[in-house]
Amino acid sequence: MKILLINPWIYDFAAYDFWIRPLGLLYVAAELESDGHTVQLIDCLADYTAAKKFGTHVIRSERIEKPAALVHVPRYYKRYGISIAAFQKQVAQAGKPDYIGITSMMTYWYPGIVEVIRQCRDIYPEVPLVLGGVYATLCAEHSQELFPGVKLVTGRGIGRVHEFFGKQAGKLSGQPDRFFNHMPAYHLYKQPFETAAVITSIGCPFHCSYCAGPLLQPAFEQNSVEAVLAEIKQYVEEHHVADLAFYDDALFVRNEAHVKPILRGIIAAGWQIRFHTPNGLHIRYLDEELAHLLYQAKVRTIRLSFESVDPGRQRDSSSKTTAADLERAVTVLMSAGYTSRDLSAYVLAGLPGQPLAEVQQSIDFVHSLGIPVSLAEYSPVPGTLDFTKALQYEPRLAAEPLLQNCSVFPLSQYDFDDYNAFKTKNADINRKLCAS
Ligand code: B12
Repeated sequence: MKILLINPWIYDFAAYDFWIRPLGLLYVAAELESDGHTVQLIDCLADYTAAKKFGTHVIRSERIEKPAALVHVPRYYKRYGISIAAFQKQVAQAGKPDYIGITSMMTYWYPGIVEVIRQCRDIYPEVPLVLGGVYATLCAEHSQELFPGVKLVTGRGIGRVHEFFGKQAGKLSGQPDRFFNHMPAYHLYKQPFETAAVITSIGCPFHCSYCAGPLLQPAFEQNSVEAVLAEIKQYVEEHHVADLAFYDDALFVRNEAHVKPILRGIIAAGWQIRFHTPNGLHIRYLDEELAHLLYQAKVRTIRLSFESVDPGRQRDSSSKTTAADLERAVTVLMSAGYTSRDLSAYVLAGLPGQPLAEVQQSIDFVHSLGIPVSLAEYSPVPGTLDFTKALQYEPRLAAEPLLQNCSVFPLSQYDFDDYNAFKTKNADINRKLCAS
């Protein structure tokens, strides 16, 4: 069959290119190609207005009307990505497919899917639509109500994709339900690209009260070291990628057997490529040798998962880390050659019932170690423990995923101006630390 896969626009108050790629969709594409289907890709986010650090960009955006549920947020609401006209042109150029598959990420970005479906139905009214991804899985009821007639494939796509499209094609591939069968189909990008996202493992052994990771990938599975290195080799030699981001939930788990040999392989290959970890790293597993391997392998952006200095919060975060762990991690990273410009620690803000003073304590502790903070604003995620608590502050959360936005929910607890002043003050300290 001919299948057109689409990564929708982002609809939000802000959108940052953290080497952003629809990795899930690219894995689905590879599986479908291995079944013999002809696959094409439209990535609505692949349009930039300016270049930034390490191959990232400012994503093109247009101001659009704010949905009713968000009128209380005093910020401009935007559609991020290609223009509607460019989208229509790409869909027409792709030619009429047998199926259109659409991916989804943040729950509160669903208006992007609404627009993709509106456009596709205009151009190819009779072509069946399939929706998968994070939003489709975490908000299945909401998406089924909003998109009647659209086939929903929830959860892990690998396996299900064969089953669904196999049935449609009248043949089942019988491929193993292993995740890492094929490399993500980056070759579907028609334009050259300089960044990519990669995962070396799927799932996470921890069960933090605010994270849906275990719901989305119940099993923890690591790709083989050889396969990861072969994948990176392909990005370097075939696509000339200069910056690669790890999108793993848990890159450091089983570090002796996994991340360490991967880094040794990267160092031995001598590739001219930088690596980044936009998803927080589990610092408990960070020892001196790993710090040195990260530095030698040119892992240039290190984000550490700290979340909070408060013991109760640490317990909610599966007790995955302590203040002592962070102090030790910063010491070994600095002795490996890193500076405050390469390092930052995630601190969560806006958890249900979380006083700003507690967040400030965590930020002060991180700053006292000489590194900046990456503020992770809390997004209530359906199916998680904290979601139930969050409903007390915003009862409309389940019915309206727009309110699950990490820029919006904290406003159900904090005064807008106080919160802004708090963020500005700490951003200033971050800048001073990075300038030093
Ligand atoms: C990588 C990642 C990021 C990346 C960017 C991801 C991106 N492309 O946009 C970065 C680091 C930028 C990021 C940022 C944030 N993230 Co994040 N992130 C993830 C993470 C760890 C992995 C997503 C991923 O790539 N998975 C790997 C791919 C292979 O899986 P997949 O996409 O699910 O695809 C599979 C299936 O869904 C399916 N499938 C997918 N598409 C399709 C299409 C079809 C047609 C079919 C049939 C199947 C199918 O098949 C695929 C293969 O099995 C998830 C957690 C998780 N484990 O999912 C959190 C997660 C999505 N993020 C989350 C959060 C909270 C955030 C932040 C708000 C954190 C913060 N406070 O700063 C920010 C938000 C940024 C913003 N602007 O709003 C939440 C979701 C929040 C929400 N309400 O939706 C998650 C679920 C983690 C959690 N805490 O629960 N994140």
